[in-house]
Amino acid sequence: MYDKNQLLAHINAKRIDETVSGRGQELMEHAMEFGLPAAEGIREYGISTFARTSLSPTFSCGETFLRNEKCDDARKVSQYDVAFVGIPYDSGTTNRSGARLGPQGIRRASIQLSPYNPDYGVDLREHLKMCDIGDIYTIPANSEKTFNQITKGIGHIFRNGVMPVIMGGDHSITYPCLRGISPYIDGNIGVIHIDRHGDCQEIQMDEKMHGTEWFYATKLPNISAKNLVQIGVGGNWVKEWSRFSNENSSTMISMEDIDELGIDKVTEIALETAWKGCKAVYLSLDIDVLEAAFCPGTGTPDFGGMLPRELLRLLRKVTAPGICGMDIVEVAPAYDISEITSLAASRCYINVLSNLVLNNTVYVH
Ligand SMILES: [Mn+2]
Repeated sequence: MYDKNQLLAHINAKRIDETVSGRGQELMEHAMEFGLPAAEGIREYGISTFARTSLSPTFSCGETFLRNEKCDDARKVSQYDVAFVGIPYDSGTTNRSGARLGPQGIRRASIQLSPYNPDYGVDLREHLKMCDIGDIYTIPANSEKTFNQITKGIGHIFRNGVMPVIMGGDHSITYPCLRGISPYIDGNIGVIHIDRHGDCQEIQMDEKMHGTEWFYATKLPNISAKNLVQIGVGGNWVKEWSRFSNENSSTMISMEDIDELGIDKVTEIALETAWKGCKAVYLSLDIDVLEAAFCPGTGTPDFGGMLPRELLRLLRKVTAPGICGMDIVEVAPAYDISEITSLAASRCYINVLSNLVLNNTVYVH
């Protein structure tokens, strides 16, 4: 007879009962006070007259990720562990645009999910002080001004000791995000980049676009291409991306490699490469790494990408030692069907954060 107490589902179910911070109760009391007690005849405690963020039904109150607290006063961000931040910019797209609506699509889809994650035995609300600081004010007609805004905003979050959890936007935003973080890490930063595309040419359509971010990010003083590992690449390809890798010694792991080696071996290679001589590792996930059937809502979908459970296993493995920040980019809700793509992104955020909590590797500096 198999002992069901060895199943992760049961182990996690037990763990969750052992860790209650009282945060859930606090939020309930806040909702009852600010939203007014419910009408007569309604018996369940926690239902208020006016729906209040984080306890309202999933079809209500979608203005923040996972209905987290809104950090309206950006000067006070340091009181949180983690800040979700949107970057609604897609003027870097060279194919179908629409990722400027990514942050609002992801926020809307995220409210269908729960901060309690049974796959990790973690309730994010109990373990992490999370906020949504809103969006960076982008300048759609000017990438350099937008990049400066992003660098300042992400730098502000990071400098205050808070891990930025970034919702793109197209992939060009990753370079200014790293430019914001890199001055505040006293050592090298490795990068785990999960994507169908290499995105490392110097110039695209005469500008810094969403196929160029790694060229520039790896020119930052403490980020080397030697610590850049690109997982899931292949398909719709630009020759310059291969040349960059040959000349700068970055590491590419294709879908074919994943088929041959499996996720666990790939993880070993990725962690060894990204962490070598580094103090911290950044995670950048382009949602288009998923097989097109699982992510219609993106600008450059491709056939033959990762399956959802492959991606979730990869994330679980590569983020266990910790990350200093993360982004998920290229969610374009206008092409989405039933919010599949926004839901995928939301699930990835929740699982990565749960994994950091589980492994006690939430970034502190
Ligand atoms: Mn990309």
